[in-house]
This record gives sequence, C-alpha cells and structure tokens, in this order.
Amino acid sequence: MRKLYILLVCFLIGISTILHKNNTSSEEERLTIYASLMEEQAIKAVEEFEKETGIKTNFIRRSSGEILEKIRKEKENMKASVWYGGTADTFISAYEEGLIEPYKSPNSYMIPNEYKDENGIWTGIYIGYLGFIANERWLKENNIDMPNCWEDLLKPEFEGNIVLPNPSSSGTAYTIVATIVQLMGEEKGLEFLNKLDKQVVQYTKSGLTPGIVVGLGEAGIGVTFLNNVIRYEKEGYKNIEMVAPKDGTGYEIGAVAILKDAPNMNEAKKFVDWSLTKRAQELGKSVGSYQVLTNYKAASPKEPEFIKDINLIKYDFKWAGKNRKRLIKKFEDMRD
Ligand code: S7P
Repeated sequence: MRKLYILLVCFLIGISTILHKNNTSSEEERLTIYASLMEEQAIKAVEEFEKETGIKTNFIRRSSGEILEKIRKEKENMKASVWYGGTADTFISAYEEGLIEPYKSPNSYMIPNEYKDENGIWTGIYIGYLGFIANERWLKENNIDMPNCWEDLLKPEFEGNIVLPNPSSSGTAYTIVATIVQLMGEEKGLEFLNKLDKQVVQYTKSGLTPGIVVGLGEAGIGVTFLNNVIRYEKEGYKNIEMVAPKDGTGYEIGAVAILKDAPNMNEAKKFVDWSLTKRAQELGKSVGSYQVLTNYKAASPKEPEFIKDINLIKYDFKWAGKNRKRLIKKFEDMRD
C-alpha cells in the first residue's frame, strides 16, 4: 500500500512538472510587446504581425512613463522584448538607465535620419504635434476666445478649466514640460508651469484622456497631441476645436526599440523590422490613428495636413530624454 502511495505521488509530481514546463515554454515562445500607442493600434499591429510572420505575441498598453517605470522594475528579469510606440525622449531616458538594446534594422533606411537615433537606440514610426483642444460650446457659453498661445492659458477665464496629462506617467505631458522649457528657458519655463498648475482642474494619467474630458464638456481646455483630436472629432465629438500654439509648439516622434537582455531577441528584431515597413505604418489609419508616418514610402493620413502651418520648435529629443528625471522632479517638487 505504501509503495502504491509513493508511486502515485511520484506520478503526480511528474505530471505537474510536464504541465509547468509546457506552460513556461509556450509563454517564452510568445513575443511580449509593451505598447504606448493607442490600444486599437496595438491590437491591429500584433494581429497583422502574427498573420504575416506566424510569431505569437502578447501585448500590454501603458503610457510611456508607466512603461519606463515597469521596465526599471523588471530590469533584472526583462519580461517584454519590444517597446512599441510612445515618445522617443522616454526611450532615450530608458537607454541612459541601461534598459534598451540598440538595434539598427535593415529597414531603417526607409526612415529619414531626423526620425531615428543614429546608433539604433530608437527608430521613429510616427510623428505627433502638441496643441490645444477646446470645448466650443463652453467657449461660446462663457464668451471666451480660443487660446492661441501658451501664455493665453494663464488668463483668469481658464482658471479651473484646464485638463493636462501628468508628466510622471504620460509621454505627452513630458513633451509639454520639455517644450515649455525649451521655448522659455528653464527658469521662466518652470515659473510658467507653476502658474499653469493653478489653472488646472485635473491631471490625467494618459495623454489621450484630456481630449475625451474636453469632448464630454467636463473641462473647457486640454493639451494633447492633435492627432488625438482628429480622432475624437471623427468619433463624433461635435463640439471640439483645436489649435497649435502660435508662439511655437513641440512634437513627439513615436518610437520602437528592443529592451535590454530581452527574451526572444530574434523575434523582437523581426517585429522592429516589420514595424518600419510601409504596410505596418499605414495600418494605423484603419483604426483611427492620425499621426504623420516616418517611412518615406508610406502614405500619411491626409487629415493632419494643417501641420504645414504649425510653428514647430526645434525640439531637442536628446536633451529632453537626458533631462527627463530631473525636470519631472522639479515639476513635482514645485507642485507640493
Ligand atoms: O496613439 C496615440 C498617441 O497620442 O498616444 C501616444 C501618447 O504617448 C499617449 O500616451 P501617453 O499617455 O504616454 O501620453 C502617442 O505616442 C500617440 O501619438
């Protein structure tokens, strides 16, 4: 009887080891992607990538700053292999902390130099421009003019009516901070952000949210990437309008990169190669993403054509990436 009992225990241990191994290997076979672009765009991308290559994937969508925080924690045991979408300066900060494995894709020749890092730390897949979104009905009801420049946001009529994303979590928000500091200088820029803070009714986790809050009429004014406003208009928010600040605005390059010591390195490289192709970049349009595309062969959506009239600053991505931690700390300290 005792022998039988021991045999049964051994049998059960054997079965559970086999099951565990199977689970682990099927998890390892999946390419894990952290995405900082829109959820719908990430879904579409992984579906098409799987169809074209047969490589199985998992993905998690989080704001750029949240992904940075996540990979910091996972540094000793990297769980994901690719970071797909989100603001390039956050990728630069990640590289500075040893979290990115540089990779120069054979397809990066299709991406102009100004949209990629020369050493392959990150490669650009799209471009988005910062601007204001306003609720037209709110402006009319309160007889207020659309703000046209950053200083306008400090007008008394906007007090308690502005919604911004939070730079600790959102790449969009950090683009706002870095734009203001590059435009006004550090001291004046932080002074401006301090004054602006007094006007803000809500800081959101993601840069996508201010547009929705304004569209719903819960706040009068928001700051976001203008491609999101185009999307919300198309989704049926009828009372919104947008403008890029006349005194100059910043922009994002949405990037892709491989994480340091990541599992499935070969598959990760295949994903990066794929994400730079004309076909992969053009998928965004089909799910409501209206960024300008970086592949010179790809047809960008026609909606953001107004950008030719935007007063763009010469946004310094390297500087922004290297100063991210320091500037966000200053911003947080200032708000305490
Ligand atoms: O996909 C739309 C988009 O606006 O989302 C990304 C942006 O980083 C929003 O995420 P955050 O929460 O990090 O601000 C942009 O890269 C992209 O254009």
